[in-house]
Amino acid sequence: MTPTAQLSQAVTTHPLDPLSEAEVMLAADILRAEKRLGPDIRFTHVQLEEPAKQDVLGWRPGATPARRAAATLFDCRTGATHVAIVDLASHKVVTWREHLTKVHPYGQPPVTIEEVFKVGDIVKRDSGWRNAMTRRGLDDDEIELVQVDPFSAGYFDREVEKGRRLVSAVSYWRRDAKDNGYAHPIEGVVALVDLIEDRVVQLVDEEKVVPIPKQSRNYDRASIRQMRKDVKPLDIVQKEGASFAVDGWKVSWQNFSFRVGWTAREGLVLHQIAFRDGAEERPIVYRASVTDMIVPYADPTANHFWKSAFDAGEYGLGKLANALELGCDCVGHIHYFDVAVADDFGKPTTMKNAICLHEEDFGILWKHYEFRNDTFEVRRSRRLVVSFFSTVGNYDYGFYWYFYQDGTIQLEVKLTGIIQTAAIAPGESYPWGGMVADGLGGPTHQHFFNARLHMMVDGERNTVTEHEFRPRPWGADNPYGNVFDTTSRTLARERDAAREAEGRTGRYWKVVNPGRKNSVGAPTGYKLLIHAAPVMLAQEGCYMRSRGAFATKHVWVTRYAPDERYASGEFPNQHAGGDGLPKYIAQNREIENQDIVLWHTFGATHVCRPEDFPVMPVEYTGFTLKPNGFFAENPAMDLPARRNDASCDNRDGACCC
Ligand SMILES: [Cu+2]
Repeated sequence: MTPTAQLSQAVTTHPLDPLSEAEVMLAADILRAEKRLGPDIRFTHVQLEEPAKQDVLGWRPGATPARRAAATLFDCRTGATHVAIVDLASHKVVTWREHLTKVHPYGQPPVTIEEVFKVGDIVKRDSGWRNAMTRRGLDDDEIELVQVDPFSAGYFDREVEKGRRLVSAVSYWRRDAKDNGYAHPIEGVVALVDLIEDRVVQLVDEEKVVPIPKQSRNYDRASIRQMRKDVKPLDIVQKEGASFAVDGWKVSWQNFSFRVGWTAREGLVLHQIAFRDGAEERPIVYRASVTDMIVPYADPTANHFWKSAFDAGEYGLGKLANALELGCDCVGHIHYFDVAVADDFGKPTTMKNAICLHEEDFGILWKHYEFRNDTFEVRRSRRLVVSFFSTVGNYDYGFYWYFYQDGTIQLEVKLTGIIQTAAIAPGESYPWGGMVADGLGGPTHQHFFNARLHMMVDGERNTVTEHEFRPRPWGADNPYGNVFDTTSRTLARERDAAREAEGRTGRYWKVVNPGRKNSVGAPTGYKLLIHAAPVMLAQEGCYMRSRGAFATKHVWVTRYAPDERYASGEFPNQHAGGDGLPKYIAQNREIENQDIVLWHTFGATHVCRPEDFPVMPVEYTGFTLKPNGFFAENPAMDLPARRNDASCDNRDGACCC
């Protein structure tokens, strides 16, 4: 066997450009040929193996970049798993590492799409599960219609888990194939499915039968009986087009520039975020992405206590991204990026319109009316939005990176979709969450996201400082009692830099470059603005806490190491815990004036309400990076005022429209 695909010469121009379809195919072909892979091999991803940072920084336009592909693959009949790196120029597999999925602390590759689809058939073949359905009053036709949801199984140190590739399956009654199953959870039945043996290896079928809530709660447009009639069109028109420029995978807009990237696990990745300040291109972030999530549930009953999905590491935010050609919530002048990916079999395919790029009006950026001399100046703000949406089972998550004209960078995550549900017996209360409808509860849970920000503020050596507001005691230096101080301390080592927010003292962090002074003599920097929301509330010793330890602190800082890429470690699926950030910071490396990575955990604690059903209105969470002594003045003073037009009835020379 020889590799069949050839590289197209066309488009690759930069070392960080995602793989093309031809490159995905070539990488899979080289692997199949050199490793004699058979038809049982499944790929969880084939994507760009990013070159070493120094090679990227040293690369100059015109030079041929090294192109390598990274792949994780497993044998779906034996479970044997390998991590591979393929050199596309020499057609060689340069790394072939076996990952031991059967040895503690375990850790499986993510669940594949093929597996998601086969679980229903496996469960429906199981006589124990069919019995459980019959006991709950379902006939054969109804059993056929049952929706079986595979859910990552987690880790609970049970004998049945050891060495197995597993998912847990929960079931939902449906009136017909279009019915919203989440309105009809079947309580007290959980099937643990071995994905290699294709069978149920453990079934929970609780003695107590909770009646299935049967009221339909559908959200498709045909099911909404009356639509409101007072919504007039709101059209966004950009007659002269957008103000951004796209060159391959590079985006430029309003002095900002960055490169767009993509991985199966993280989805959208932003590389080399920089700001052109006068003639100087000033770097801010080398690489930014969300490397994992965890959604731990707080209900101790059979259907729920084990739910703690790592949506990135156990499934893949990129793998499950929406093709926005189906529809996109962005309006205005839009540029879409298509992304070449591998399917479960290593076959290349293109995710059409996976990433959306557009501009949005954002109200007032700055304004002043000087009444003494009638000087009136106002500038509207706009932001550049680069985003994607991922649907992981019942939930839908939108990841929106915003760039503002004053140098601010923001990540907003939009949480929507359908909540997990629980059936509640008539007359009983639901102590583990909120009731959302008659007989239907929503278990309380938390959503955590971890953003990995490889910082590069004005260069490769940065320091993170922590600040708090402290009232100053009365005294000679505070004779009127009005003084308060802003404390400042440097996070010098990794173990000292795992930090929690503190709303009462307004604790915040800055990433500064001690080697570069700003216009007032201080180090240039960016401030991390976060919400003082709860960290993970599960108990110490609880497996979801040790597996998702990145969610026990808001802020972590590590010394950059190329192989420390994920907040939860490389293989969080069924991992026993302890990987990722706790492991990285155990080295306690020096982080002052070093090449550092800032990791930020943020999220929402969700007590379900009736308004969250049948589809939850968007809940927002995220963080902001704001220039703080990075610029010598407001960097948006040079924005032109909006053009006056006939519809603007305002004082001369200024316009408020
Ligand atoms: Cu939620």
